[in-house]
Amino acid sequence: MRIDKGQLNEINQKDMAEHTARFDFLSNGLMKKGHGVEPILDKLSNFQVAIPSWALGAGGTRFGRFGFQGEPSSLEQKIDDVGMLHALTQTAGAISLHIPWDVPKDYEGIKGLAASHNLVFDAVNSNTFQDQGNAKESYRFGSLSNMGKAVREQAIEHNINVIKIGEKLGSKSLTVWLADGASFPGQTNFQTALRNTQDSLKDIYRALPDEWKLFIEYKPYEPNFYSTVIQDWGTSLMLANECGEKAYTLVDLGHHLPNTNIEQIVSTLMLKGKLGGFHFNDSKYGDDDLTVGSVRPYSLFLIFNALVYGMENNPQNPYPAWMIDASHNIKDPLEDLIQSLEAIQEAYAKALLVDQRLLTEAQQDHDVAKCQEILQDAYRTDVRPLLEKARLDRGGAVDPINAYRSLKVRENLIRERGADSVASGL
Ligand code: LRH
Ligand code: MN
Repeated sequence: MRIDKGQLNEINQKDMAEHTARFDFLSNGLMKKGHGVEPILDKLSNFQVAIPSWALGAGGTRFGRFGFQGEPSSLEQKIDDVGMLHALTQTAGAISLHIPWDVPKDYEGIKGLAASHNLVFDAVNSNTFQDQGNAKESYRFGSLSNMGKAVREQAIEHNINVIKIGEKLGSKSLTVWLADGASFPGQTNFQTALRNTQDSLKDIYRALPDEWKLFIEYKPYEPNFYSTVIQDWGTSLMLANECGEKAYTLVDLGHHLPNTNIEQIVSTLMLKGKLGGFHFNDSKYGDDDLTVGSVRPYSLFLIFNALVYGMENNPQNPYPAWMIDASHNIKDPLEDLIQSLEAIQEAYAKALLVDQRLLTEAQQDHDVAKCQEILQDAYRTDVRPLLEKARLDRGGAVDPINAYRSLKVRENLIRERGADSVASGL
């Protein structure tokens, strides 16, 4: 389904007067505080988040999956859905594919379809955590870390194949996440597993095209429940440093043990010039893959405060890759993704309102209470009129969820695809 610009404009007209009043009130207030609104609108407009091709249908857990009608059952339909999200939000300008869940059959066709939706291909993701029907070796006991050379070679070959697929689509980065680890003490030798992983990553790194990046994603547990080879940011950073300057750490917000200070990890990685990108989501307990900002919006704000500081003070760190990595069990996947995009933009806009110069002064004066006042003044600012303006300026919706429902997108998808179409992925 493609969003009809005329219909969207009609829907926006209903919200325009109220939006304009709130926008004028906010921008006047910000101007008084010395904040230019235009630079913030520019940054918001240029902030494009990649949508995961594996999160456009219902996910599910080991306890069950509740399907959504009208799910995309082909890569073409997935690109159409991301195109629809981008038309409404103007901040979902990329799609991140997972291989082999989304292997293109017609590369030129797929590239043309993506371009028709103003979409580009962000990082491609390899998959050595599931056995493929025709595979010779099994990843039951790991892939790049496996004690078996043949298994490691099969996994390395797969990653090199994923790079080739990405090259044909214009992608410029490979994300490697390994489920490798152990579920019982004594099951593996930690040093052998880490050495094998390092050597295997170096083989993959050697196959990386010049302008490409390698993102090494860490995770403390699941599906292994005693140890994971790439368990934390330090291990990922070590492996990236050993590989070389094109290798970086990828931070998935759900991949931290409870109460981990993620904004401090982000600051450290940016100082070291090794923060490659993000998988945005939210969680209460484990890798819950919930809607971004739905559980801990203040933590997300603090992470963006660290990001904004890093983007202003760490030229050694490249512009990070922004991606969502979520799974939808009870919400309409497309509404869930719209809410995640909104929460990401909101946290970024609030962080852009932090007066970093004033904060640094207060930190130097050890005026702890003032430091908090400066942070929370920004956090307590309702920035939604800025997000609406940034969307409107690019032809998007004032209120994307309202537009999605008013345009009966889900109903249209069910009519087009039938009630039983199922999306590949998580
Ligand atoms: C692992 C992970 C990884 C993806 C997978 C779909 O938990 O976050 O990024 O490969 O989810
Ligand atoms: Mn992830």
